[in-house]
Amino acid sequence: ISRFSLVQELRQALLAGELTMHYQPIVELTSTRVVGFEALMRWHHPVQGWIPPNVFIPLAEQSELILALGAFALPEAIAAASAWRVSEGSTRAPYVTVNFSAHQFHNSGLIAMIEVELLTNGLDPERLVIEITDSVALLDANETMNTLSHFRQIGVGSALDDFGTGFSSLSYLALLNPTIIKIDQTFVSPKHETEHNSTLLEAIISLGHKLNTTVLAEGI
Ligand code: G
Ligand code: MN
Repeated sequence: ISRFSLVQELRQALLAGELTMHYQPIVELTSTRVVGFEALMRWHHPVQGWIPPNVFIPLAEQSELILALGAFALPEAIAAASAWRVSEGSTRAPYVTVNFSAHQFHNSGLIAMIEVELLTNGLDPERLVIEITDSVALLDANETMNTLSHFRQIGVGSALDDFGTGFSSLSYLALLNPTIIKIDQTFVSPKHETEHNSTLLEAIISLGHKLNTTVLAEGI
C-alpha cells in the first residue's frame, strides 16, 4: 500500500471510527501503584489490521492531518481520565499523559483548547500531562518555555518524552522544568549493558531529582 493512499485512508479512518485511544499504565516503583496512564493512539485498519503509530503518526505529521488526530486524541483522553476514580490505598485518581507533535504544540489556540476540554469534562488540570519530545521542545526553545509555563499556570503538567535520544541539552532541561522526564527505552534496556550506560542513567536520575522532576523509565 502506497504512502499516499495510506494518508487518504487515515483521513477516512478518523471519520469511520477506526482510530481509538489505548491507555498504558504508569507505575510508581516505590509503591507499585498505577499513578497514571499514557494515552496512545491505535489504528485498526479493516484489511491490514493494526497499523503501529510509528507508521501512521509520521505520515499524519506531514500534513494538517496531525491536527485532526490531535483534536481527536486530547478530548478522548480527557474524557477517559475524568471517569477514572481513586483506587483503594491511593490518595488521588490517576493522571493521563497525551502525546503532542510539533505542529500541534506550536498552535496558538493550544492553551484555550486544553482549558475548554478540561472544563467540559470536569477534569482537574493536575490530572493532565502533555508529552513532547525534546526535538519538539527545541524547535523553538523560547516558545516552548512560554507554553510550559502557561501549562504550569493553569495546573497542567508536562513531560519530556524519549529523553536522552535527541539533543537533551541539560541547561535547557533546567529551564523547561518539566513535571516528568521520560528516559528513553534505549537507555533503560540497552542492547548491550555497559558501565557507561548505568553512569548515564544515574546522572539523568540524579539531575531529575535535583530539578524536582519525576523520572520515568519507558517500557519496563
Ligand atoms: O504505543 P507506542 O509506544 O508504539 O507509540 C509510539 C509513539 O507514537 C509514541 O511515543 C508517540 O510518540 C506516538 N503517538 C502515539 N499516540 C499518539 C498520539 O495520540 N499523538 C501523537 N502526536 N503521537 C502519538
Ligand atoms: Mn510518549
